[in-house]
Amino acid sequence: MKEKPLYYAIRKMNYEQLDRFANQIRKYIYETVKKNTGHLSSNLGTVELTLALYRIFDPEKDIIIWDTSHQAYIHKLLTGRWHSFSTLRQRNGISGFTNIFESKYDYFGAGHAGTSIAAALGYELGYKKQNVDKNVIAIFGDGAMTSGMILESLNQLKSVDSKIKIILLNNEMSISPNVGALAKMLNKIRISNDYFSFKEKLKGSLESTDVGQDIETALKKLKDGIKHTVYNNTLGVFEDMGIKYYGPVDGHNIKELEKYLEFIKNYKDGPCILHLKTIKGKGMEFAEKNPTKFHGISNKKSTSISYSKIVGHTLKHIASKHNFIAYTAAMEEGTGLNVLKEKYPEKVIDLGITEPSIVTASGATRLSGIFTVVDIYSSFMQRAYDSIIHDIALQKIPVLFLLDRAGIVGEDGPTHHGVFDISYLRLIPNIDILTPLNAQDLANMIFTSLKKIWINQLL
Ligand SMILES: Cc1ncc(C[n+]2csc(CCOP(=O)(O)OP(=O)(O)O)c2C)c(N)n1
Repeated sequence: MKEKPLYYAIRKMNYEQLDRFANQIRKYIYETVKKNTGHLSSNLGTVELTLALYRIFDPEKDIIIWDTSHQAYIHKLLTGRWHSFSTLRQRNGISGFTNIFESKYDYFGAGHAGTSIAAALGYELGYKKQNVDKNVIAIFGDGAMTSGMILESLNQLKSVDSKIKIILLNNEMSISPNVGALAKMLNKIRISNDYFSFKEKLKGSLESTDVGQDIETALKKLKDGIKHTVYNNTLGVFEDMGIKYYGPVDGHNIKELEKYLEFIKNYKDGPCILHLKTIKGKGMEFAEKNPTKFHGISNKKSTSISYSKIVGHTLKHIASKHNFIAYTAAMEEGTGLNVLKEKYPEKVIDLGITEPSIVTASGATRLSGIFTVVDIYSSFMQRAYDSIIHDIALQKIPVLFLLDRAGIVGEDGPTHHGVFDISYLRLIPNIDILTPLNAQDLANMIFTSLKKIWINQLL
């Protein structure tokens, strides 16, 4: 039976009712995820944004694209899937990601990070050719922003006269704390903004005294200094690319969000970006305190150790005697490399969601003379196909790739199944493919592969 979308109803609510509804949504998501597994902290962080978004924009007409889309549960709840949400991530149930076969409101399917701007741009260019004027909105997190696809697409917006609207969810986290220069810069804006609000509050209480006025002058100088360094460096990146910048805005204040969403709705001169400060896990203390642990909830009560943990422990064991680097693409926890990192932090390098770059870098690292391991989920490694062929196999560079989550992954569904790796790797010359039968086999294979690589002389 078709459900009526709820986004009409939220337009009639006052702010008190919206707050209550936001709480109800948080509880519903938590209860469902606890039962069915799924992404918790990322969704708790997008409740207010999604409510404000669907009061200002119209999911019926406006093209709204969620990056990765692990944070789109509220979007689903508001667009005709409130009741069916109880089947989240179950067989024949609601997908944990946007899915064009599931709903007309899911304008683009996702699961892998970084596709939102390219998809938004494609919609816009297509509609433009047909003389159709539409709002096209891409929403992505600061973690997704580390990916090549986002950066490639941002770079093209102005040159194709794009007018897409971007919403950046900045919670300082990927699954683990986010990495890279852009993440640092965005966080600087967050801090400067907190400073400005503090300063405004302080100003009121100081103005009445002479000493207060001296302090105020000093604060003004400090403020100008911060403004110069922070804003010149940060707004500059977007504005120099021709993207109008708004923010940073509290991503949990619906009234404030609506005001800024109106701004970007009415901005027609080119592409624009609204920068939101959000809190991963917002509204549930345990998740706010430990957003990485509650990024995804899995209810598998397995008594056996996971293959990922075996990888972590095996590499930790080898690390006591040998020097190597293990690369991860923002998946330290998922791949078990956190086990290695706890004891040997210098051996694990997280380069963000940059699978193709990591594979290329690993080849060069090996050429520099140090042994190299690359641990990436099988399905995300698809991104790096050309790098494997061009930068590793053709150049016969001995690198150990560990493809986590090979095979059927269960609840995450088709975007995450690691079912193509054997076929796509068998086409490439100079690669040995090993598939362990059990945990002992896996540990032996890692050890043997590294031994082979150690013995192997580079050409
Ligand atoms: C290509 C690719 N690599 C890795 C992942 C695994 N992954 C899923 S969500 C996520 C973190 C994304 O961070 P962000 O976009 O900031 O969203 P948040 O969860 O912090 O709200 C990662 C690394 C993925 N989905 N796709």
